[in-house]
Amino acid sequence: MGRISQSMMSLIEVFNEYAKAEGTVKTLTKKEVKTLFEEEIPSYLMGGKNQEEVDKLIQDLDEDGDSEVNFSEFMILISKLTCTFYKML
Ligand SMILES: [Ca+2]
Repeated sequence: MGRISQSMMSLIEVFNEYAKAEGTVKTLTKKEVKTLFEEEIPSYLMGGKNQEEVDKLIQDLDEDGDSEVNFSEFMILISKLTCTFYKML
């Protein structure tokens, strides 16, 4: 498998793994997003991001207004974060 295909599969796996922790398995609650951030992108939280900022981020991401993050919204977040990381290199 190509590296990008592997990365895509990996993102899907991570999303599914955390999304099934509570509530519906198709979306991430705020708590699930926080756990995912803490475990999978700790450098993001180390930059001084607290729960309030995570809440704000989810609110901004939540295009359909259901207070949870679906896969499309999650991918927008990952895309933005990846661009941020790229600029930091
Ligand atoms: Ca969930």
